[in-house]
Amino acid sequence: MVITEKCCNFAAGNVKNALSAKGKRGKKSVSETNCHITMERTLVLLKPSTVMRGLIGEVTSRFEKKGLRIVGMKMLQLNDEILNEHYAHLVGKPFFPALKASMMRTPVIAMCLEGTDAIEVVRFITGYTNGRKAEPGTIRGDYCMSNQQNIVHASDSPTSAAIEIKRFFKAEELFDFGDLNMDRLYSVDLS
Ligand code: IDP
Ligand code: MG
Repeated sequence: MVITEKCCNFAAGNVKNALSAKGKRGKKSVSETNCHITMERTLVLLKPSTVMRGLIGEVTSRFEKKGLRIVGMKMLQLNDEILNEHYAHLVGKPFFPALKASMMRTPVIAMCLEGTDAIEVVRFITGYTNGRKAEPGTIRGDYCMSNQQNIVHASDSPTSAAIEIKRFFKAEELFDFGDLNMDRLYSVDLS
């Protein structure tokens, strides 16, 4: 299979041209299968529990090894304002003040990850919210024992991903860098 610039449609997260092969190696890619590889972007936060426990590298590596591409990454200190917005669906829950305090305890790492079905894939490998109930093999299942200190945040839908990526990254902080390794990661799912 050959991934061509024409083959690449980009979904939520507003990815534009990450797979564009335009003249990169002086040859035009040709699709034998008229394939469509749809790429998505999603937002991940490595929470203070991850930072404090020295798990930044280990958790990041899970995403990288899976084949997700990091197209934006930074460390930042969260505050009341951004957390009220980010966790607006939880305002009023008894644990909300404690959740906010835990999210401000140290800086977090924000990451924008890209891949086919990235939103669903990242949620799947992140695992169930409560670490005690998360499946072994998932990040939360392997690294945590609670609801609150559950290692990562991951966008839960295309709508959330689009909003959350904008919340944490300016356009110029996100990068497109071609079709590197794409044909070793993806194939066309013909049905
Ligand atoms: P999610 O992170 O799996 O999408 P949400 O329901 O969106 O789960 O909750 C956001 C975050 O709020 C969770 O990741 C977790 O840290 C925290 N949280 C959710 N439920 C509880 C709870 O019952 N007690 C304490 N913290 C909770
Ligand atoms: Mg959520």
